[in-house]
Amino acid sequence: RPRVLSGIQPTAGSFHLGNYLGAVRQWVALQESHDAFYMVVDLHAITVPQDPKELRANTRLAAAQLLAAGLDPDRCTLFVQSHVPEHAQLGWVMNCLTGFGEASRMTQFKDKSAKQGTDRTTVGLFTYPILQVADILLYQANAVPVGEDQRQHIELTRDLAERFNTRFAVKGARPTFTVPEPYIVKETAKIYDLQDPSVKMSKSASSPKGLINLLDEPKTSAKKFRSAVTDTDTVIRFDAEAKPGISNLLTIYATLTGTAVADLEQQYEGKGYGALKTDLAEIFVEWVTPFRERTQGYLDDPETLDSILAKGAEKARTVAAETLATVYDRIGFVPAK
Ligand code: AQP
Repeated sequence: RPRVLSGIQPTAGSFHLGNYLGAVRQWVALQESHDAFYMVVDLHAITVPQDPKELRANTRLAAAQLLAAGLDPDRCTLFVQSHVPEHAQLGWVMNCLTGFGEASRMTQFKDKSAKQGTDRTTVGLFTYPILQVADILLYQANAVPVGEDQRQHIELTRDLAERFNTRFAVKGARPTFTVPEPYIVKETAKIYDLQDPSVKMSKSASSPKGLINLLDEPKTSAKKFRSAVTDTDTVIRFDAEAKPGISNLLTIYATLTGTAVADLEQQYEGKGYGALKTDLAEIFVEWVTPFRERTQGYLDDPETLDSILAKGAEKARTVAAETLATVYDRIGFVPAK
């Protein structure tokens, strides 16, 4: 089976709807057809300051949400990044293979550091895409299911994999790394802020009213759907350019219900925006209510949760250690006795 790997940060506590529709939903589907590795990326979380207690709680909360979303520990490998030390080890090797200029071109870093100011920006935030490269390459992943905002980082991963493979090629031997492809589902690759449909929904950049957190009171989220910003036209039609607000709502509606956007356009012909928003609010509440309950169920049983993560880490380490051993050997490190 082809292999996939992806990760999610435990920083915000609750996942938002963009995380779910852009990434996690694909993870759930891919565990049926792929050898799937999914992780909570706590090493990435500390690129910005974290309160230790909150980080620990949010890491378990992230794992609980992934299970509640449908990840099945019998069908995929679910683990916490810091439980597998090979990530940091390969991360260092990859740092030494990346050009400073190359790393400086990462647009996500430019955006985030501009917002934080240079004094508050850590070197960790600068090199985080390189750690991400290591995350992916350790597992020889063929594909990486992510949202559109991660495309540039997958490109970097491909470049570095090829660079290492060429520089440390061994005649007759398999290349060290599989060169991965991004797996980005076009329709849901970028879910937009409900108050400003020109920018992506994001935990740090969205206004509270534009951000749908899955663990918020469903009533609060329903209200946000009902007051979503649209346009002055009245026709319910998908047109990302001219009608970004309505198009975003149609995407969310279509994905949550498994309906084609064209069918929704027909269904809502002659109806007002209000009807669409009210219905979507209800659909979301119906979907999110059991999700919240399942999440709470996993949190109420921390022993089971921790043992799922321990088993996942053990499986992950077997694969990661093998890749790292090959890397260390090809670089020229003396094997430890
Ligand atoms: N709005 C979005 N639409 C589609 N996919 C999205 N993702 C994030 N936002 C959207 C995808 O979610 C996965 C996990 O992302 P992460 O853990 O890296 O979270 P993030 O990207 O840090 O989330 P935010 O909200 O975007 O954080 P900030 O505000 O800090 O930048 C990834 O696959 C991501 O593509």
